[in-house]
Amino acid sequence: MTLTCDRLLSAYPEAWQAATVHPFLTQCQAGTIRPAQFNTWLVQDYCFVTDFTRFLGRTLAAAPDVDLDVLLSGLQALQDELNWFRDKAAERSLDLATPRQVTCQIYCEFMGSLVNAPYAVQATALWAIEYAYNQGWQLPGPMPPPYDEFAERWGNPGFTDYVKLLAQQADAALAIAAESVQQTATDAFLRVAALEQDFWQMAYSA
Ligand code: HMH
Repeated sequence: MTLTCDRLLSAYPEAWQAATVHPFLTQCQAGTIRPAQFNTWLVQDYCFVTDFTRFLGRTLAAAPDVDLDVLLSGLQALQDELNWFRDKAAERSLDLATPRQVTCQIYCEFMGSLVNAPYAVQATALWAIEYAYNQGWQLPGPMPPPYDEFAERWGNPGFTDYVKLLAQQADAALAIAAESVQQTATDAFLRVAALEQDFWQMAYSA
């Protein structure tokens, strides 16, 4: 049986639940998150996104022609996102040059480690990383200001459609991948799930 993104989600529901449901997000939704914790997440996520941009660039470099359009739209969205993060940090007087916490560093190193992985593995990791935020910010339901803007960024219908296209591209790559590559893609999915869980938790350990 060929591996697909859907099969990963049904095979590892607990890992995925832990990646996408966290007190950080429910406290944003309730409006009770402490600003210091939210700001810690914001600065670390900016650092993450700078490296995630490079990861997407490397994935694009390995992609077949038919996948370029979607990946280019993703890179363009990240250009906007990086500028948006800078605006949000300025509004909150946050220093984006803050050192990375260990979890952020480990996540960035993991993305770096995929540089020579087969495209099917990169595409699966890319989908998982984006889907984690798409679901994480959407599942709690509408958020009050100022968190509504953050929930909207990763939960909006356009982003949801983009993530679906990423799943289709990963599925197409997995369909022609050797069994050992499918296993590596599974490992990458589980690694992303664990790192996402750690990343939410990091907000509480400033
Ligand atoms: C930790 N995972 C993390 N940050 C993000 N911004 C995304 C995923 C989605 O881009």
